Amino acid sequence: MSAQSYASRAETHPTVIGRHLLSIISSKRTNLCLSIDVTSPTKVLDIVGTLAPKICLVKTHIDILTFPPDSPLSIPEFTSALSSLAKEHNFLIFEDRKFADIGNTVSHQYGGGIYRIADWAHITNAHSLPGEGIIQGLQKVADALPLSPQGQPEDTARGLLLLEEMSSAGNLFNSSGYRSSTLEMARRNKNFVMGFIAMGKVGDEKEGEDWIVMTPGVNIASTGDALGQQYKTPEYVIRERGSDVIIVGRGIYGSEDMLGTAEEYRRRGWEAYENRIKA
Ligand code: S5P
Repeated sequence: MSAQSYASRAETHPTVIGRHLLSIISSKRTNLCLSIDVTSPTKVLDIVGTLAPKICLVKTHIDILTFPPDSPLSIPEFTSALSSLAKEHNFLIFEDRKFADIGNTVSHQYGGGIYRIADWAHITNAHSLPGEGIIQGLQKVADALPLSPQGQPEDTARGLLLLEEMSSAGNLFNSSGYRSSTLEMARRNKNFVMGFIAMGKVGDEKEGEDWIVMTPGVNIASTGDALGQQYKTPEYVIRERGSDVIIVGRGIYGSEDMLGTAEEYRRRGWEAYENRIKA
């Protein structure tokens, strides 16, 4: 369990984007990632604009958005508006693409196609199942991003999370061999892999390792859904299991008072962290 503060980790994390995220978490006092799985691009921007002060990160599924021919926004207009909100309100963008193919294919899926994910998403994620080429294929694209002359290094810094576990019922991540091989893969690619999607802390802090762990399946009003999602509380995830970031979707955007509910998740996630580092 990490007793180290976000602020101290913001000085020492091995990736640029990890340091940037940890400094946002620390200065905004929020370890809340909003998972925004609504399908209207304008609604995404409205909700994110409202909740921005409460969050360190927005997690998107760009491929569930609908852009009909009469859409008020094109895909690049949407991603550029989201990027402007991120700059204005100091949060990062995480495209939850869960890449799962050979290096050559994922490099096209990440850098090109209609979404051009690498251009606007600071963070993305991948399954380790296909082997290490998936990391190299993604990193090749991230490393080739042009540095903008006025931009900060963190503007084009990119980071990858590997899926070490999932929240859904009956998932096949229960083999410790799979999980330890995923960790080994991350260890060999420390300058790009910043952490994991997992249910709790990963790695060996005594050996000086620092992985940023983000945990989905967090909800304070429900224990699951009809399609296998399983929910835990912010206290369980952050304090008991040592995760760093809570990922909350329907628990927030499905509530009537989104801003009040986001503040409740922010406060509970933050207090759970404070209690952890005090313990
Ligand atoms: O194991 C996982 C990994 C992810 S990234 N379980 C998940 O639920 N997710 C994602 O987190 C999922 O794709 C969805 O976008 C979000 C959870 O949404 P919620 O509405 O159930 O909070």
